[in-house]
Amino acid sequence: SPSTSPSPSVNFPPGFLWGAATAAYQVEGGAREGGRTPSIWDVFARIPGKVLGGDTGDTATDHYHRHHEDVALMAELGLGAYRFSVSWPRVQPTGRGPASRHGLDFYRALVDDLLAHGIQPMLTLYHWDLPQELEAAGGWPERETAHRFADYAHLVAEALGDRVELWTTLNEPWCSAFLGYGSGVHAPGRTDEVAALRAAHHLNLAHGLGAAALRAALPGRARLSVALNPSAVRARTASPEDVDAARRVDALATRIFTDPMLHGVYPEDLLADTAGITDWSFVYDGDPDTINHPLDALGINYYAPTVVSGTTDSRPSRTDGHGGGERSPWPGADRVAFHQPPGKRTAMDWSVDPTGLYDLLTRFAREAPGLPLVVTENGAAYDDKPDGDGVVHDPDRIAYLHAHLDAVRRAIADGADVRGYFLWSLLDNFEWAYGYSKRFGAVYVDYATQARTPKSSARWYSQVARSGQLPPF
Ligand code: GBH
Repeated sequence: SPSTSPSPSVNFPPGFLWGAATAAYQVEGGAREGGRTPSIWDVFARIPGKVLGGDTGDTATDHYHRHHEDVALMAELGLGAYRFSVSWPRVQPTGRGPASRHGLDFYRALVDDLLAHGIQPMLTLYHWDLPQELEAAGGWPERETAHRFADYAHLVAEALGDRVELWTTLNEPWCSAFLGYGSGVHAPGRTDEVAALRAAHHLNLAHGLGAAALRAALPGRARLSVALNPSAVRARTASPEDVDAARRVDALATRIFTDPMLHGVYPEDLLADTAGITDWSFVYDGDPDTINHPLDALGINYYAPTVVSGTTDSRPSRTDGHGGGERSPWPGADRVAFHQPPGKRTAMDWSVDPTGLYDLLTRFAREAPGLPLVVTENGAAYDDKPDGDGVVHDPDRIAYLHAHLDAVRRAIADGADVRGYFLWSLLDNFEWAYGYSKRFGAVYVDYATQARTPKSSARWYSQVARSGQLPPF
């Protein structure tokens, strides 16, 4: 972070993975090609009012056709790893049964290209694009969907297990459950708190069953992880009401996933807080053990901290950063108010505060000793524009990345075993409910021509990745 005297360059550990991340629906396009069927996002994006500007991922950044060029760009930037997701409806169009050869060929070509350039692929099986056919059958609130996910995991492992070592089951199941089925600001847009809690459990179960399927299908060198978005939640004051509000949000955002995944139990306080909503009878005996599959790494996605207070108002003010849904994504936390901390904000209006990342990394280092950590996403949106010479200067993003990498460095110095960092995102892309209006890329995309222009942050990050050193700020 900025200081009065320049700090010396600091080294990251040898072998630290320097990468960038994307997700299938946000970058691929090719929505109707090669036998791909609609996912819940194809359907949701067509409902008027759900996505800003009526944008869809039909074309996105056309990565489906430009992946070769994009891999060359990653190589030019000196990236050591690329985190991408597989589109489930591209490789298993009905969400059940046989694989699509065309779909798998696309990912085989992508992975082979990465390997040929010395870039390590990190494959996420599910980054929010459920085949619509499975949503029609009930989606994540139905237990059956977890079994379908395990079959899909098996099918992808069989096809790509010979060339991919780093596997991630789910990306941010909190968003799938609570934004998809609770607040309805993400696909499929349902607003039902019981459905949201059921979805959270079935995503946990999908993770456990999927991890077991991967383990069974993959050679010994495969490394399994999940990418969560744990909340760096703080009580606004030390009052008991505010501290209790923070505890509730921590249970609903983080421990609902990490307790079963890391320890094989659901948190007692979560069950108590939500007792008026559900009796959790959808959790069968043995499920927590299934979810508790041993992992090789925990992925942490971090953007901004959350500040909460207790309130007696049952319809509290809230900042959700997702286009302002009517319903809360926090079932059982009606009397929690969300606050914007003072200080710098990004174009998402999220505050810039790297201490949240430090806190999460050191927390999980303590909570799960021996489990390596990876920052699977971190980055910021800013209002980037090319100048008269076509150059995109994004000093705010460089400052954000520098401050957050410094937090990673401090966490490592304090004992956290952090193995890698993935910048979100390689490219500007489809930012979910915000469509193309928010730019998270290190590389600028001109959507009219699909031309890619590395921003100054990409050049800066390239230096960091090549040297393994964070320069003075
Ligand atoms: C990630 O989501 C996604 O993995 C990625 O696809 C996406 O493009 C990227 O980040 C940027 O958005 O205010 O109460 O709703 C991050 C989603 C945003 C979820 C902030 C939690 C705060 C909780 N996160 N949100 S609330």
